[in-house]
Amino acid sequence: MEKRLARFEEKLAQSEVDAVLVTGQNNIYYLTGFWGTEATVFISGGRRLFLTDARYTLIAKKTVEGFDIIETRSALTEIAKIIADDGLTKIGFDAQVTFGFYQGLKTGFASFELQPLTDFIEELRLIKDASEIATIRRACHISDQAFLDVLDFIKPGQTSELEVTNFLDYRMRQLGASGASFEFIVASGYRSSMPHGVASEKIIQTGETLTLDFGCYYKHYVSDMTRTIHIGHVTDQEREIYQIVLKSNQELIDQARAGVTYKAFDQIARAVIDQAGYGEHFTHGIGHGIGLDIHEIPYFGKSEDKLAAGMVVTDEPGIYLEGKYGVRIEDDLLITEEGCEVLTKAPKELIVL
Ligand SMILES: [Mn+2]
Repeated sequence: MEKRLARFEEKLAQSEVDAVLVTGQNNIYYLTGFWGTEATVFISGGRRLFLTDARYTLIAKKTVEGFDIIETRSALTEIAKIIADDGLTKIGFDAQVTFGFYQGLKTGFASFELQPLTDFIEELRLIKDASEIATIRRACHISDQAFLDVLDFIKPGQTSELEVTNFLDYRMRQLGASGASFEFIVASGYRSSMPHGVASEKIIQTGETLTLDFGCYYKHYVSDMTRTIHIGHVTDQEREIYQIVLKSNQELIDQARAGVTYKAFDQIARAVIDQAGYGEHFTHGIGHGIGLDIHEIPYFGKSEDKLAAGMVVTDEPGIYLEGKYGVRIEDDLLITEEGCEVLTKAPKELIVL
């Protein structure tokens, strides 16, 4: 934690603000190890303040190190009082706050200049340290096992998409997860052609494709993976589409490494689908970062920014034939200097249940 704070303070020293007010739950967890819905962190060159209300004081005193811990129900007023004589002028704050909070901030910090910051702490979170990687690895391992188990649970003609969702959720909790990292996509048959078709009461039938996009929280970090399977039998076209998506996913695994630009990362996978003639049916981005958030930077596309060792990103190409079916395969990759490590290890060969 002290290492993260040192990086934070180094960044603060180089920034245009004198102090940063941190309010996002994940950002506070990242910097302090505290997990709770009510906390405010304030860091300037000379101060580290952690403010929370009476419900959380005890836990904060046990978990938060290197901060002055202050119990209050009006954090902003309290901070303004404490820093009144510090000579600070420009205070940065997380741009992702509610309008109501911002209004309170303007009143409480009336004598300071306020500067919204985008991705200030998220940029520090880009590169995962060893403990974060170990935690994400465990989250992926739980999802891998749940995928193997759900294959036995699905009974064509009987099991609904919703039942599959609930099974995955419960099974991952049994395996140590604290919950679902997002609303799962369980989409069978024609519904699988909707990239984000959340589970419905539809019964999974023989002859359909079934897309499962799911993940869990393990110690606040997420996993995010997708597998597409076939029920009963598979047509030649379904087999062809599956192989193209798999090849795209694998090509990116083969080429991803530190130094590859975000633009190239997207292009490597997209080129495979383009060359096969299905480019217009790959309608979304290739992936995103994961960590404390299910979607976090980096996002890919046109940027010349480069991948770096320690980033954890998804590789999720797909082909969607409207009204018919779709295929998506998604892995979580740990970027290294030499290449990448695939953290999600559930089988990807074509499965016909
Ligand atoms: Mn994803």
